[in-house]
Amino acid sequence: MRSFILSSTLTGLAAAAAAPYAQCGGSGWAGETACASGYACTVSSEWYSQCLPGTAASTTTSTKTTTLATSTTRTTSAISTPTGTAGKLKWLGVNLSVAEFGQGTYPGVWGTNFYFPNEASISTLLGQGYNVFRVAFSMERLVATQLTNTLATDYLNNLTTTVNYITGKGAYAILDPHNFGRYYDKVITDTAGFSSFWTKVATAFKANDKVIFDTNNEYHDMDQTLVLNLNQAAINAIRAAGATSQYIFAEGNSWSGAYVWNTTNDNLSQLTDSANKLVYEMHQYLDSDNSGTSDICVSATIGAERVSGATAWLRKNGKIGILGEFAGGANTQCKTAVTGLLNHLQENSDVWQGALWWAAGPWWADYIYSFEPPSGTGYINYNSLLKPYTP
Ligand SMILES: *[C@@H]1O[C@H](CO)[C@@H](O)[C@H](O)[C@H]1NC(C)=O
Ligand SMILES: *[C@@H]1O[C@H](CO)[C@@H](O)[C@H](O)[C@H]1NC(C)=O
Ligand SMILES: *[C@@H]1O[C@H](CO)[C@@H](O)[C@H](O)[C@H]1NC(C)=O
Ligand SMILES: CC(=O)N[C@H]1CO[C@H](CO)[C@@H](O)[C@@H]1O
Repeated sequence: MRSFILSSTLTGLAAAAAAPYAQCGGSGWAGETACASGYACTVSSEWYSQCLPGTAASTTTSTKTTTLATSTTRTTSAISTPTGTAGKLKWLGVNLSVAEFGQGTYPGVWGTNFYFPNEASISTLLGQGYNVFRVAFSMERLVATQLTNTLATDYLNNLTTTVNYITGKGAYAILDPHNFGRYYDKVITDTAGFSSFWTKVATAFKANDKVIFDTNNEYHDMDQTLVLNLNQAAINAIRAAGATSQYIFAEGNSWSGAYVWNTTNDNLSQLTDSANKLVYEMHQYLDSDNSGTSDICVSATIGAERVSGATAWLRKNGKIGILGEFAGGANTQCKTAVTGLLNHLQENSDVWQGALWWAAGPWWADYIYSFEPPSGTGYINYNSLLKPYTP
């Protein structure tokens, strides 16, 4: 919302310079390198520099302050210190969802039931400043029939191609077995089999320190001690395989919902990691049933409200977290709620490391949250809102 207002306000001023929040530099950039008045060309990575609020042009600052009725002190400080790291997130990114499509059809047919993320789209998103991508895949396609079997070469190769493309550009790739704590639709109770799965996956990726291991997507309706034990088995297997430099993301029961984390997943505070690089991954949508199936957000303040209990839980337990999935509909109320959510995460960046929009992928078509460039509904409506939060 803020960018839309600023852009239209500044259109006349910006004729000979890059617009607010536009790209102004980076590897291979041949376009405009000067920014509109009030904005400074700021390096966010080797491949992307962006016009961020910089020099104190009074018009700009007052426009921003006035229009952002819901803004917080964080926003104000970002105006005066746009390149500072205080209150900055480590990661801001996007879920890439398509290799797990065709759930229930295994192995399924490449190009019909499932596919892999589009490198050109990832490249566009990298260019916008996003530095983490959660790559969903299906356990049944990577290890067929039983968890102790070997990895399926073709699917592994295709997955590795996507992962290497992302990490080769300097971003992080999260390996996300999108399985809900289930294998062939049955709750995984075999912790030894789960260990075996993770030993093989970690062995395949242990040389790549920009890979992040996400133990499983959205455990739900499972015994809580089992969720604890599966997470611990995964962590132990990954470290024992020699993958000691990478982050591990642990998810929880109740679909990893941030709004109930402090009660449902309290015992996950017991998880231990010999490498001390464990991050708690929670998910949060802003619709009435927390499911992310509606484009209506229940209020303009619901974003920060739904994660505040989790923020307190992380701090009380001395843990760090990431919001692995969030989104909002293409409307003003949701945009304000998402802005409030991201401001909350940034203000609490001592415990929150980042956030990932759900979701991009070539097969989302007109899905309400599609972040697939160039025409996904979420991408069109939220890219400029999200960009200022990129690291
Ligand atoms: C892997 O990708 C290739 C195309 O690059 C495709 O022909 C093949 O079917 C895919 N296999 C799997 C298992 O994903
Ligand atoms: C995990 O949490 C559940 C629910 O709070 C509790 O009943 C169970 O005892 C906990 N398990 C362990 C090992 O602490
Ligand atoms: C959990 O967080 C909610 C806010 O989301 C808060 O109202 C509640 O008191 C917290 N419960 C515990 C046990 O900390
Ligand atoms: C909005 C949306 O599609 N959310 C989905 C995110 O992914 C989880 C796991 O696949 C689903 O449960 C949500 O419905």
